Amino acid sequence: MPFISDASVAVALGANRPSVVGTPRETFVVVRPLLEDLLAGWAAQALCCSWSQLLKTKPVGPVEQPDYLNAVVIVKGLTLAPSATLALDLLQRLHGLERRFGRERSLEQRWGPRSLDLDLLFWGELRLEHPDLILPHPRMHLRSFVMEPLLQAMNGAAEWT
Ligand code: PH2
Ligand code: MG
Ligand code: MG
Repeated sequence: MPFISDASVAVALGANRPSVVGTPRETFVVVRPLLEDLLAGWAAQALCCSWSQLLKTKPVGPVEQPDYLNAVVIVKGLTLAPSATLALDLLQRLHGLERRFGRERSLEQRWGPRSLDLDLLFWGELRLEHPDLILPHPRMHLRSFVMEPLLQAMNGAAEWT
């Protein structure tokens, strides 16, 4: 039997402008299986993913912008032990998926509108303070658009029909 860690990974999704495939809702529906494949490729194993519902949320931040669509996925059953190197590798892969949907970090404002945002929230109890990544996410407890879908994903899996 392989070692199964009880450290789950959580990723938050956000979008409030169209991507290359359409509206935020259309984007999320296309991204969901791609993100599951990305996570399985990163972990080099089959995974169990628990998704929240899609939540429409009011924008938080200094700039006026459209409402967001938010969701969270929790990945369980990982055989990998949490590490900084693997977390940074996952971050790079998440950024790669954002770019495939038209995200251009260099052109956007902090907390401004975006076509796809994929934020790593935590990986078990791993603590990381890297210029590119802080874990656990330092502001997640302040944001209902993260906490609400996070609780949903923790409490059961949702389909998006
Ligand atoms: N993301 C932001 C800024 N503000 N507001 C909501 N409601 N949802 C988000 O995902 C969000 C935001 C920048 O990442
Ligand atoms: Mg982000
Ligand atoms: Mg974000």
